[in-house]
Amino acid sequence: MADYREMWADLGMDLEKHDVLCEVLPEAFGGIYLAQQDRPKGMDFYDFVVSEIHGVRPAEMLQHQKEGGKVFGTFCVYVPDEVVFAAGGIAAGLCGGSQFWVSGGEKVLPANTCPLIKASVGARLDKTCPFFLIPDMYVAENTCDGKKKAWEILAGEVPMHIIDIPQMKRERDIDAFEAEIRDFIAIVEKVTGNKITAESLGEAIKLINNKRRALQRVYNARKASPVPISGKDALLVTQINFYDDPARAAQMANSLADELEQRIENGFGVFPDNAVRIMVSGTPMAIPNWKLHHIIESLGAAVVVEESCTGTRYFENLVDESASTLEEQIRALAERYMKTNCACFTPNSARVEDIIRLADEYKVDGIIDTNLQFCNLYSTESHLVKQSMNESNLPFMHIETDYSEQDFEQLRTRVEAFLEMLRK
Ligand code: BJ8
Repeated sequence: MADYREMWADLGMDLEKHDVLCEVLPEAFGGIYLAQQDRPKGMDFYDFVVSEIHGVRPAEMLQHQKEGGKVFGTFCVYVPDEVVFAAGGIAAGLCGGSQFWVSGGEKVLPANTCPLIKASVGARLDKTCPFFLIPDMYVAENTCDGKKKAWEILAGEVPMHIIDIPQMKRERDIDAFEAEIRDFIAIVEKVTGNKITAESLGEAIKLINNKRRALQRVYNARKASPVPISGKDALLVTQINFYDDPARAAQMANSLADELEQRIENGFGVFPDNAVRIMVSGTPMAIPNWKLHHIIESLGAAVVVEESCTGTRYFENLVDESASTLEEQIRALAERYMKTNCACFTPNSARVEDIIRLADEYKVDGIIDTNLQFCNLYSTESHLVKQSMNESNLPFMHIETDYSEQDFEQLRTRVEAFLEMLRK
């Protein structure tokens, strides 16, 4: 990795603590990722991004700030990135996926808080992640109670804007979300000093849609048998898309998709064509949370799709590009974002329908529904998901886990038993 110590020191990072993270990550990445066989050439870019994870992109963001631009750190897929890019800003997803940050979060949060929240708060308070130190503003939401209260703590550190996410999907809820987008536009214009026009918003809608289209191509390739890319690699692509420059993200995902489509034509896969095909559904897996995928794939099964915010929920729906006035574009944004199916909504039956549809599209043999420990929303919803999967004769298992390695062997045993059952 190039030397970024000066940049990190200028950001006020705790360099000693950060060194510990820099030491463990390459080893973990090597064992989990680089040890895989027959990886697509297109993964080289993502490997490079991981090798420079706290260097290259943060340096670009700082350069953007030096040139007068603003950076917005976001925490949920309901935040419309289009608004930020339309005002000449950068939006970067910030959710923490490492156990390394959890203890920092536990200093101020109850221990029975979900690890994603604890890691996100810890990454900022411990000053060990440049992405959390760079933003001029955080943009978060009130999807779950843990997040809502954690943002009040982080608001003491960074200017914070909260988007009020409706929790039902009636027409008036979409209207309410439209009003939230208007408020967000006003905030972003104020912070950046730039006016958002129909032209700039139209361009930003295309920019983010193109990233979504590129991810759709990568995921479509995973429908093939044999599958041309591992679930671990596909997950990494999505994770990096959360904070990479969107035009580059689309370009890289498109060139990866070209390669995957060629592999399909040649009948080339990274797992045998009789490998068990698994869907992982549930809570998001922020970088570097690769635990479950690693367990499943090291047992010989292929993860072929993720029904999660680090999977299909992130890119499946596009914003209508035919909208030409600001009014129409804001409505189109509201309609697109309100199609996302998070367990914070009630009812959330469209998520169950999605899982059944995806199981068919990706020809999955079984579903592993995963829940970050202490996420009541997704764990409660798993009951109804399980019921529907039973009715649809889709083999299903639910697991609850965190970011630690403590339950690794136990999870492995449970997943192994599930896969054995599927192989019979
Ligand atoms: S749209 S899934 S990104 S809220 S796992 S923090 S819900 S206690 S992450 Fe999420 Fe937006 Fe929904 Fe997606 Fe709370 Fe549950 Fe933790 Fe969660």
